[in-house]
Amino acid sequence: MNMTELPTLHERFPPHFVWGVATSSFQIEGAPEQDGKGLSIWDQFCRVPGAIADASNGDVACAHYSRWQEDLDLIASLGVDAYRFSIAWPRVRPGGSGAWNEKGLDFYERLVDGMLARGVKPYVTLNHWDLPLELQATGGWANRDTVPLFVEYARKVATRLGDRVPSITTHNEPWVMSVLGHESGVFAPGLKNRAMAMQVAHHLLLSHGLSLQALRADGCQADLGIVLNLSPMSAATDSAADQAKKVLEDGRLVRWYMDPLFKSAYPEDVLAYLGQDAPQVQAGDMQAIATPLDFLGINYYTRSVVSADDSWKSSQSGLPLTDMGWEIYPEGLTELLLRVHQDYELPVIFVTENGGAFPDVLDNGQVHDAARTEYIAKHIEAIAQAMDQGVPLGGYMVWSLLDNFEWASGYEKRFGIVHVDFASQQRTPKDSALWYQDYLRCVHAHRASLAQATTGA
Ligand code: GCO
Repeated sequence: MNMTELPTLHERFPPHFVWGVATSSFQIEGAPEQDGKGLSIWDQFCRVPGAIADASNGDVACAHYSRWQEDLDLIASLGVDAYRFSIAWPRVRPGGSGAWNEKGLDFYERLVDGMLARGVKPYVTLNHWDLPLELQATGGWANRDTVPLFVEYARKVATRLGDRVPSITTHNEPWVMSVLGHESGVFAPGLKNRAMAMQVAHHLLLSHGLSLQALRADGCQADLGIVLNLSPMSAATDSAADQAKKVLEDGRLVRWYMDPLFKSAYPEDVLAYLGQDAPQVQAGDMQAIATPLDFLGINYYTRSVVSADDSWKSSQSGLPLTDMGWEIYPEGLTELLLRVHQDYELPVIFVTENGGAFPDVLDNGQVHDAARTEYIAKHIEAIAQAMDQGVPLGGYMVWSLLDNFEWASGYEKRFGIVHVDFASQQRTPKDSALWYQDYLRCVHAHRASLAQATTGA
């Protein structure tokens, strides 16, 4: 696809709309013990036999810890406004409590200053899943004592960076850390205990709300928010059982997070379903969780289809699938945005992740990933449609800048718009990166012409 197929797409967005790319610390940095860094629960999980599809780990990943300047040059060359990255908590405080690691803090300070020097806005995420391993020994996110430690960490980072970054996200995808980490156990820390999973979700939300309060009390000027992975939910059939499952799963994925954040209460139907497994909530928790947000981040990849007997397979839908086996369904993003806008009183929304894994082939210094380009362009169009219908949207970030460590899939699934040869660490922009660069050139030209029109020059 080239821009001539969607020639006016960029004109549907206001000039202040933020365009970006995203990564996360564990997936790209490597250097798990360099310069005083502590290990995270993902370092440990990677050592569990069978946990990672290709038996790999994050020891090297994209070697971003040493190649960060080259990576920032690459980011700047795309023409993006913003780079969404995460800070590794165990890099700045190796044990999660106790001493701070100045070298770790310095690294992120250099990274942020490097972005600013290149005209790229730093969008910081504090927790993209790499909890300090030492904290897991005392229960990790299942232990309420982790909550004030996260708040201390948030305050420390904000003290160092808060004057220079426009945006701070507390947590990325609490559902993943809770359910995949503690209920199905397919992600770190690999536990299988539903009651614990729900307690983890509660502690994540609580630490989010308390961090917002603390950062604001400290005078932090950055916009503060949280990032959720949301999908529209549909039932495989019209049967009463499938329809009931759809309501429950929507409750567990969407309402379990949106209701406390925006209505200060957990959904009654999910609480009833959980019974004994419902989390322990103390007086004042729900008010803290509902601390007003400056923005809501939504990560969208695909829709969810459920059936009561869990027999439904995405290959049945007839929709094209990504290399993850996820349906390509851009309409779902419009549907989702309209739905949350209707059901909740929301601040500005950022689509903080969207992209696809495809079986790329590096051929003579090029990767012809037309399917990824089409995926991205169609989802940008889906956002424009939601905006046309009144949803307040502030930005869009492609997942991901680089091919990287795709969690339990290891390095087998490539999400980057830039190809990484993991043996040589060579970066090669794929056709999708070149398309995005071209698209962003149009964005900048359009902004310039609007600015000229208003100044009458
Ligand atoms: C996510 C994660 C990313 C994944 C991506 C693709 O937020 O789920 O942020 O780390 O790599 O979603 O699965």
